[in-house]
Amino acid sequence: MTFIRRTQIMSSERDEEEEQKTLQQHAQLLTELPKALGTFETDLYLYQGMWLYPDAILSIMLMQNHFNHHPTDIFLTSFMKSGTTWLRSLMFTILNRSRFDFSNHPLLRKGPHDCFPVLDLYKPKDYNITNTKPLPSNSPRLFATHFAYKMLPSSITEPSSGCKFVYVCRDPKDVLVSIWHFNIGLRPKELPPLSFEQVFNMFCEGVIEYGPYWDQVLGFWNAALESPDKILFFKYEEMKRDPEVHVKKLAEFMGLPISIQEEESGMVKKIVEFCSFEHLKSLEINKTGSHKANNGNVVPNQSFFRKGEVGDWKCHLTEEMKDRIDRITYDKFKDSGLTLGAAPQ
Ligand code: PAP
Repeated sequence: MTFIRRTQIMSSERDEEEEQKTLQQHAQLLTELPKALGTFETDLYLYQGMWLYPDAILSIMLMQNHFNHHPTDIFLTSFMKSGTTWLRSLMFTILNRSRFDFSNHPLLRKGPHDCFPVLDLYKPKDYNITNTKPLPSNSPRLFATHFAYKMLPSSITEPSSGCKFVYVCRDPKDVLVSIWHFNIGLRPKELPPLSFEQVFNMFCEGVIEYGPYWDQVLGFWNAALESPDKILFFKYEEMKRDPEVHVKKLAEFMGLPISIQEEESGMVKKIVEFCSFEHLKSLEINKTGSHKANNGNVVPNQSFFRKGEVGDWKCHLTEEMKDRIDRITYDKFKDSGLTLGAAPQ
């Protein structure tokens, strides 16, 4: 056996020992953390200021302890139901635009959630995350996560890491409505049903998966103000208004700017149309296919494409509900310079 091979085996044994330690700490932690009801499962726990399921807590602990970053890694970050599917498609398409023709594109055969990994159900052996071999700088790894900025390992958030973050946020009223349809649609039948009012209260109180919403958004907003070169902050509503401008900004930020020739050949328009809600929703793979999460849960791709509109909350929220969310948003964001949704009356 060569020296290198022996060293690899020893370090993989050490990794496994370390992982075992994290597993034990996780089991102990669950006996101590504050607990509440979730929309998918019964037990949500408050960990480092965020309400998470046990699987997600284990993932962030493993990530904090074992993630090996590459300086070219790009992380798509968001609160749930804020536009991840759209951004996933755009980032993947921008990155691979010279490799694939639109008529024979991987996104015609796999759903956006299968085109790059989510870290929230991360296990070190998945995605070759412990791989430390240098990677080509024009071929960054893409990852997605809903974890709070402050939870992510400092090795990736510190300025010298080279890693970048794309964050997308959305009017919390539309986020809530989207959560209601998605989470309740997938809620296991053996659990008691939840009403819209219950989910509304959970959201407002912040006791919901990845909540409180406002803390997660502010964490990225403040970090983006501090490090605009490292964090690109998008709003779903502004993307809807002018997708082409956002595609150009995104490509530039990813280190793969749109060239003049590409601009002239209509590349930006092609990317926008290919990743549009209407196009992606119409694809067979997104009508009949499904995404298998790392925890074994199977999610139909079509559940990621509902209406894709701005302001659908008007069909679901009473005037009083709207005012309550707008008031919380105003109070939480008033000193930050961030505006989302309308100012309260
Ligand atoms: P996730 O957190 O489960 O990944 P995410 O993709 O962030 O979900 O959000 C889903 C929302 O984005 C849905 O909104 P709705 O419920 O209000 O309709 C979904 O329809 C919308 N969406 C998905 N793909 C696109 C797209 N290409 N363009 C615009 N909106 C989209």
